[in-house]
Amino acid sequence: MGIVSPGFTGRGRSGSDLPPGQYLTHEFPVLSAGPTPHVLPEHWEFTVATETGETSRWDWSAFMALPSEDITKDLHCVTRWSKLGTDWRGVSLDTLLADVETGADYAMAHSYGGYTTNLPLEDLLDGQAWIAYEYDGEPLHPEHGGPARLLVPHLYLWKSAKWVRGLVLSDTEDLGFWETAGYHEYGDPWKEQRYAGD
Ligand SMILES: Nc1nc2c(c(=O)[nH]1)N[C@H]1C(S)=C(S)[C@@H](COP(=O)(O)O)O[C@H]1N2
Ligand SMILES: [Mo]
Repeated sequence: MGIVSPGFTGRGRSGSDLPPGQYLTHEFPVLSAGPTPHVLPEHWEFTVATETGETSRWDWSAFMALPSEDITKDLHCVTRWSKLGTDWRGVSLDTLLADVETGADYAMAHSYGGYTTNLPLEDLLDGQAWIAYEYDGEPLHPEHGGPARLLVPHLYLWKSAKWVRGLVLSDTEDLGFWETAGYHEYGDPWKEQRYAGD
């Protein structure tokens, strides 16, 4: 990033990799609303509960046996920092949700420690979201959500729930931790959807 002139790299309407109101950082800031839960992989599990109450469950070894992929994505935090070209490894939500029967439109991500964030289910599909367990070729550090976090890089980073432990699928849209506190229900960085009503 940044070597080629902006007009030739961009996904943004302005031809920039930087959404409006964002600045570039090469740091990887830690933003957590509470203490870091320390979850050992052998105690970690990921569940998906559907609107009819069916639950699918993966323990760490079942999760690690799933096909995984390398992911390089730009991150955009609502506190205005963006970090371009970050490298992750994780399991696509397409893989995890492949055999889950649901007609739900919404998902609530739940984390160890109690954090929640809401997303439309379609934003978790079609190669847009992962459960990531490596960053820069190393096991994901606890401060950044290890052993595993949700990664939904096309939305503001508060949607990428650290220490994720499951999804609850629903026909109705409920609001998560920051969304209840006045942040935007969807959070598209290219539309600057920072706060409710933006
Ligand atoms: N469980 C949990 N996930 C979370 C948060 C949190 O406080 N708890 N903070 C969110 C916010 S506001 C941001 S910007 C990113 C920060 O991720 P980082 O600390 O890896 O940079 O995590 C998101 N996921
Ligand atoms: Mo954030």
